Amino acid sequence: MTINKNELKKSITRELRANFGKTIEEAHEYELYYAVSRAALEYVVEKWYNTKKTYAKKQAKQTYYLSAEFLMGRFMGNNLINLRINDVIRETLDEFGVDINKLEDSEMDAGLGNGGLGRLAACFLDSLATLKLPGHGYGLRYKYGMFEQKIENGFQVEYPDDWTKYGDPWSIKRVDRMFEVKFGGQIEVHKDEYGKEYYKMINTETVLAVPYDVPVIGYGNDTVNTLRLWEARSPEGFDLKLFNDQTYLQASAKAVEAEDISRVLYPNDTKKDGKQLRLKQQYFFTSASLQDIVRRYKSIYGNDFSRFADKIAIQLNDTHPVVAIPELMRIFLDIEKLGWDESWNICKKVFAYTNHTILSEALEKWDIPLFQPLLPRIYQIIEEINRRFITELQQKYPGDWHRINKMSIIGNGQIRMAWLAIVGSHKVNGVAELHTEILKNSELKEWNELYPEKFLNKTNGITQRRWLLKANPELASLITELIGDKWITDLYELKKLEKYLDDDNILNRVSEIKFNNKQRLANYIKETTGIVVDPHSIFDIQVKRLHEYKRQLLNVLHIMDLYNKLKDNPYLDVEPRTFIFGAKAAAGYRRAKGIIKLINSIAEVINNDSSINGKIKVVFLENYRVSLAEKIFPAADVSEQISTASKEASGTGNMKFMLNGALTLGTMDGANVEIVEEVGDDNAFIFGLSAQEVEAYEANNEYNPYEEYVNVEGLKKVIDQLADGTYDDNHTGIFKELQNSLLYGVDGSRPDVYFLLKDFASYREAQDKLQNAFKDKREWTRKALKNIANAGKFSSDRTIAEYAKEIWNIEPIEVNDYID
Ligand code: B1H
Repeated sequence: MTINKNELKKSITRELRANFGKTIEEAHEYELYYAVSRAALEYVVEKWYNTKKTYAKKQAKQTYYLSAEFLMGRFMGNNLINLRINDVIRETLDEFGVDINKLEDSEMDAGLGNGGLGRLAACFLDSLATLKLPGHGYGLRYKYGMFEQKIENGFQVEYPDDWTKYGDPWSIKRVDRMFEVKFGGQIEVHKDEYGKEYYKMINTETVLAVPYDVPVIGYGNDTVNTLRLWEARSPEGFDLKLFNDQTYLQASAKAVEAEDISRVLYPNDTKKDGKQLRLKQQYFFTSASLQDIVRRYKSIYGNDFSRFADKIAIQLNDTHPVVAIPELMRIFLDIEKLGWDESWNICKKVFAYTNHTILSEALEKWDIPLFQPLLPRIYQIIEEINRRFITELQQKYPGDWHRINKMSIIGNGQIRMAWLAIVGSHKVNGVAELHTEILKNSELKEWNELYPEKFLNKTNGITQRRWLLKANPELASLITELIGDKWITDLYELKKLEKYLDDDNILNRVSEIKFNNKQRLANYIKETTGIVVDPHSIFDIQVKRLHEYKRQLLNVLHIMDLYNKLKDNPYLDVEPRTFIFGAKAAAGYRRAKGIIKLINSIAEVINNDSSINGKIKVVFLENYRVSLAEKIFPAADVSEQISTASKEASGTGNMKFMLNGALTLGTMDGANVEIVEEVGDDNAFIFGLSAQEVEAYEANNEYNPYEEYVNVEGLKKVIDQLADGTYDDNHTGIFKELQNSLLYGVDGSRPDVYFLLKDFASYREAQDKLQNAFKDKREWTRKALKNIANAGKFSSDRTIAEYAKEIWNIEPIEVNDYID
């Protein structure tokens, strides 16, 4: 794009004056960030308009990705890169004497998601636009996103994340596209002029859904898709009568209640929360999105719904938006007055469902007494879907009541959202090969037998635009220097780097770039924690949500053991290591919070023990989030992916590490399996039980951690140290509880549910092999480059191309100019 610097300067100056009444010299950094963003938006709006027009004029089939979470992170830097105007903006700001990096750092993350599932949705949007595919996101515009984490006395404390407090220059409020969403009330049966029955809701409570549109900009093309996020607003606003009666608080109470719906993101990664407000959130954004989709369809195709499934595909990101299935039925039946069979056939063709976990605590089931009064008509439709489905099952499996009960959408007083999703969709996918196999062969076995044609795998991916081009500019420009820039939109191009595997000059440069990134992270660590770490040491990093199945505690047990060994022998021949953690725990997850405290307590002891000659350091980085992740991945030597095999559906952090040249230390779980397949097992460090072994132990109930505790050298000592005062838990007793959970089980659960003790010895062995390998710098860097060169498969461009072809049946569309 050709940009006139003078125009740009004028427009930045104008935005500053209009929004803040200031000049460049007077403005705060975040005000400048706002002004630059708004100025850049001017280069987007034309393409955005043209994209919408083109899709409508060409009658392109469009995909809608419905997700309760979009973990977008910062917009400005990424948008400038995708528009390919970052250089000219940087130069322009330079001329103003302004450092663009500082502006970028003043932008708050749009943290509208928990972890992998939400970030996947964000990467998918980037790939859709870059592949010129007509695909858009629909979600919730939470006022408060993922909480801000602070560490106080070693404990996690949560603070509200007011992410729009400095304004939100990248979204456009669209009051012309509002919808009403209705809750509660009663169902009335009416008859039309031909005597046909139809249903009408009365006495409902209405909430307004106000859309905010965020442009999703394709890299280096003319496509700008839309992420539409709904905000809840009361239709009444403010009751003037109550106000005049001087009951001020009551006057706004109703508005507050309605607006609660989009107030805050539930911070429970992979754990369902059966709260009514959560169900309200799900129905709210889903209903608004479907009304919008139907409105748009009708504006192009009129009232003939026979083409609906040829023109629209809807992807359900986990079960969170699955209430969309009966909601679309309701719109067809009650509003558009279609018949049941016609409506149901369309639904099944339109919807597809992605499963992201097999953890039983994550499977969404709604209690009927909670669901039915809130959504009476939707409940009635689900009952009818289930009635017809059970009839089918009875024909197929006569007398097999066990199977039929198990597969019933309604059972045990609950609605099983995953079952509803499978019945109402034409495709169901897992997110990595291993995960999909587990779904087909155990978790969803009966479903795969009933609908074998529905099941398929779509291994997750990440966008290289954010996770390499933006996050690691030095490495990105070396790669471009060596193989050209095609990798930016075709990551398989990286394979060409293999010809440099034995080129000492290139290996040196790769290693130098890694060192520089480690130096920058070391500076950040010093600034934020005061801890001094040596960039020559191994940067061994585990960043992800804190969950027992991800086994941060296994990492900690190993560090404790290593520390014990160094105490015994300060001259032990081991490579200096820096263990870095970043993780948020769900606010109500006691044991996860205990593990955060434990990390900070061992850090306190180890980092201040001069007797070990600084051989190990432990760092907990607070408030792990997308923008911090962008600083961390480029600086990693070792990627900790140590979940209990079979528990991590895919993982995507593993891919970000690989792409930035870190070596995987991991179990054969999730997408790790495919990473090893791509890179070769001599370029990763693999340990631990296999998924099959884990499943066998679980089935036979024959695992006894006590045997490991007494037999594995050094293990008894570290487990004992959890509760003997070596590390301080401020008298909360939480470390004792962690110990109990490993040795005896807590509250009736099995001891060591996630097999930490079982995998300890083999993890330690892998750690030892790894630190030895690091001694040969050249060989290590060679392995790092081998990882980078083989990361091609893990681009979300590959993932999205597969969804487009095998699930959505959509094609790239060239955007035309429309000058209206
Ligand atoms: C994943 C979730 C999740 N799986 C419930 N399930 C949530 C479930 O707020 N909730 O109720 C939030 C999130 N998230 C993750 O999805 C998997 O654990 C990862 O392995 C996977 O890589 C990621 C993307 O597929």
